[in-house]
This record gives sequence, structure tokens and C-alpha cells, in this order.
Amino acid sequence: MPYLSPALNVMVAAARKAGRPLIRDFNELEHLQVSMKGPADFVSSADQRTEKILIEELVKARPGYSVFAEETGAHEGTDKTHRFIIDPIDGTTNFLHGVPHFCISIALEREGTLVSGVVYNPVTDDMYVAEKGHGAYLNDKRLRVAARKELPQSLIATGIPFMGRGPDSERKRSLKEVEAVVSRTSGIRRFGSAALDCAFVAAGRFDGYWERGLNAWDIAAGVLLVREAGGLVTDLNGGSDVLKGDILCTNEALHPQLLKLIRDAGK
Ligand code: 2AM
Ligand code: CA
Ligand code: CA
Ligand code: CA
Repeated sequence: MPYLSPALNVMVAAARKAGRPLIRDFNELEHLQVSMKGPADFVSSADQRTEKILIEELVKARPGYSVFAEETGAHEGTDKTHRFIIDPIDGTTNFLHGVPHFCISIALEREGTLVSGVVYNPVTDDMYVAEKGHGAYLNDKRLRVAARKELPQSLIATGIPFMGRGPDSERKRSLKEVEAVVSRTSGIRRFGSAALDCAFVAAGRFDGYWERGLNAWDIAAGVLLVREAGGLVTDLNGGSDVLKGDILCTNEALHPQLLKLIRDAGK
């Protein structure tokens, strides 16, 4: 059974509560209001309502904690040491197209360190949790990153900058990286949810995952899942600035090989 700290219990309960209406929305997509934050950057009434429920539930249980969430930004609490980082729907494009691959992502930081994380897919009812020092779980099952050591045996996930994210030069660099990785591995997957990509690495389904240009809310919970499953997470310089948005998650054996492949391709 997973170890659920009191805070992680609160986060799991909030994700479940917000997940129920989200499933109803997913089954009635035609009733949603959808607007655009930028080119190909959609937000729906489901993203906004999910975020509202999550913040209400979390702040009710932990008054004073700060919150940083995709749709409403920073909410400064009186407690400066704790911060929830929330992505109400990670994979909105999938959600809006009826593709059942999206999730709720909630992380908790204490003094700038990630201590608890939840990634919840309400369609499959898969609840991924991690608590610093206590491992990562999918429902009741302890997670461990894959043990594969060779690139040709590895299945690697990524995200390719969509229209509107960053300049063309960044998209070209990502496509060069994709070309390098696809030609040296068992293949690439681009599923469209950064948090679930991390969760799949933690579960040993994907051997690695990299992406550039993300935000902290996309990956905060996922980073803790991978670390607690025994994986290695760095930025794409090999450093520890992982919440800045350029990320590589994999096991210790593949990490140096993938990092070199990706960096050499982008030069
Ligand atoms: P979002 O669904 O919360 O916006 C995958 O590349 C990541 O990029 C996802 O975590 C997704 O988070 C974000 N993203 C934002 N806009 C996107 C788009 N138009 N297509 C794909 N991913 C998008
Ligand atoms: Ca979004
Ligand atoms: Ca996201
Ligand atoms: Ca989102």
C-alpha cells in the first residue's frame, strides 16, 4: 500500500473530487465553452472548473498554503514555506478531442523541495502518487523505472512544440532531436500529456521522456514520481533546474546516453 502523508491524502481526495465532474464533461464535450489563450493554446470551462474545485479543496484542508496553478496563476498564502503546484487538466488538447489521455496533476513543495505528488487519470481511474522518501505508486502497486540499459531496446516519449509554443527555431531543434532519437531507439511516442509521460516513465512503460518549453505545473508531480521510482530527472544541461521547463527523465544507465544524443542533435 502506498504511504499517504496527511497532505498527500488531501491531494488524492481533491483529485478524486474534481475528477467526477471532469468525466461528465468529457462525456458531453459539446456543452463546453472553449477559448484560446494563444495560437493552438486552448482553455475550456472544464479546465477552469477543475482548477476551482482543486484550489477550494486544497485550501480548505491547508489554509494559508500558497498555490500556483495554470489557469489562475499565483495565489500567495500566509504560509510561505508550502506551495501547491496545480495543472487542472494536463492534456487539454486530447481532452477536447475526446482522446482519453489526460490527467489532473498536483504537487506540493516545502521550502522549494517537491515532497508530494499526485497524477490522476479520471478516465482509467489510475491514481499515481509519490511522497519524498516513500516511493511512487500506481494505485496499490509500487513503481520502479525500467531497467533497460541500451538505447536500441528503449521506448522514449517526447513532446514536440506545437504551433504557438516558442519560435520556429525551437521547433526545428526539437524535430532534429526527434530524428536522432527515433533512429537510435525502439521508437518515440508523443502522447500529449507531460505529467502522464513522466508517470509512464515512473511505471517503467517508457524508458525515457524529454521535452522543452514546459511549465512547472506540467511536470512538478511527475518529477517526484520518477525520482521516487528510482529514476533520474535533470534539465537538458544535465543540471537540476527541472521546473524551468526543459526536462529529461529516465533511468541512471540511459541518462548519459540520451542526454548526449539529444544535446548533440540540437547543436
Ligand atoms: P496542457 O494540456 O496543460 O496545456 C505536452 O507537450 C504539454 O504541452 C502538455 O503538458 C500540455 O499541457 C502542453 N500544451 C499546451 N498547449 C498544447 C497544444 N496545443 N498541444 C499539445 N500540448 C500542449
Ligand atoms: Ca493549457
Ligand atoms: Ca499542462
Ligand atoms: Ca492544463
